[in-house]
Amino acid sequence: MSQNKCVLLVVDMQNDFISGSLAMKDCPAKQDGNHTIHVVNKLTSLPNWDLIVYTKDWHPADHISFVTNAYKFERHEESTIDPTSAEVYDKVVFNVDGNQRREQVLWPPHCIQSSWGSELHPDLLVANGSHIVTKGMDKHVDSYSAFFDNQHLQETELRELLQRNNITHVFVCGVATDVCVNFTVQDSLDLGYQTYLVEDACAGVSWQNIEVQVKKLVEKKANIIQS
Ligand code: VGL
Ligand code: ZN
Repeated sequence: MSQNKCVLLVVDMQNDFISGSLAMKDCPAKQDGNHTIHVVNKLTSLPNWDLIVYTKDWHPADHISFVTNAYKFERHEESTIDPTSAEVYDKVVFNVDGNQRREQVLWPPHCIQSSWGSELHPDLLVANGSHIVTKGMDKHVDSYSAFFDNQHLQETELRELLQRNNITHVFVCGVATDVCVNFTVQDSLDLGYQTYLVEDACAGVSWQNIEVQVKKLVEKKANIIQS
């Protein structure tokens, strides 16, 4: 008989998403990572995990996703938005590395490697024996999922880590529900894992988009559970 083995993925519980440049201040709990910290701590304290992994968005200062860098990259002819006047949340199309098309949503600068904003929130408990997986290091491509970059050009060490630990069930919590948590859950499903979104242990950017994305995850057979 095969044995169930469970990993808890704690996605991007970093200062910038909770109290820094991408914090959703004065928003309902669904959008405010401050409400999420103690729920995640309660989860990581449970005895049922075979593995706990914390992910970190880990960008170089010249990363393509920063609105402040948009003017430095070449505009693709299909882009309806001019990168030199682009604003936060705009979706631009860049032409990078010769002739590669990159759709990119622009964000405020965040999670710059080794900065305060990139540190895990100080109130977050970091479980003994847990692992940290970083993503988003290539300046030319964003990486929302903890498994693959947005172009599926490269993968992190996460899948290998899960394989090495014979993981069968993946539980995901953290931020942002509608961005990095969402992409991570999708890739986990595509890789064939039984996948659970711990909804009350997540916070997202836009409550409308959270609803849309969670519905899509349900259609893809993700299990939506509460802590
Ligand atoms: C994220 C926007 C940009 C996330 C990362 O962690 O959800 N969102 N980079
Ligand atoms: Zn990012």
